[in-house]
Amino acid sequence: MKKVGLIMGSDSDLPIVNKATAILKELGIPFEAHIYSAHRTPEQVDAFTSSAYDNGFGAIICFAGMAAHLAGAVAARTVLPVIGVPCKSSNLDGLDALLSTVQMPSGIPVATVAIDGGANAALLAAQIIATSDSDLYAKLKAKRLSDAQKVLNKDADLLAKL
Ligand code: RP5
Repeated sequence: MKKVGLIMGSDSDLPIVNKATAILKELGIPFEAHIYSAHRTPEQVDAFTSSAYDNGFGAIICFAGMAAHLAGAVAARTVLPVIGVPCKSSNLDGLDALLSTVQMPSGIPVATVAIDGGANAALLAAQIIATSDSDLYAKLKAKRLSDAQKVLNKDADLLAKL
């Protein structure tokens, strides 16, 4: 199976990255995670990204806050699908990172999820990999059904309580 690459701009992004790794582990998808920053360690971003396709990656998720250029810098160096997760920081509630991640020039797409949306980023990466992996596709369908069932159970509980 293709691997998912996870790149975070700082270890302070780890709580959001952990939301993604939990989903990838649940689905049995291999992944590799790194702390590489577009600003602080651009050479490592370049080396990882330029070789990602040859190294068996099928999608890359980038996590960054503040002036969040990481996803764009990665997307500029590969035609693998790149998913950007804008991470909330103390001053602007993540709006800074959201706009820096989502407002890409045409030609270099980044699929941007919600602020701190680590779980959806992993699910989207899984859906991309599942287009050529029928076992994973079936797992994702089963997860959707079981997640829906949890909501229906809560609805039934609420009905019984009120
Ligand atoms: C970004 O700046 C990182 O992705 C992080 O979200 C933010 C703050 O980084 P630290 O100062 O906590 O290392 O590059």
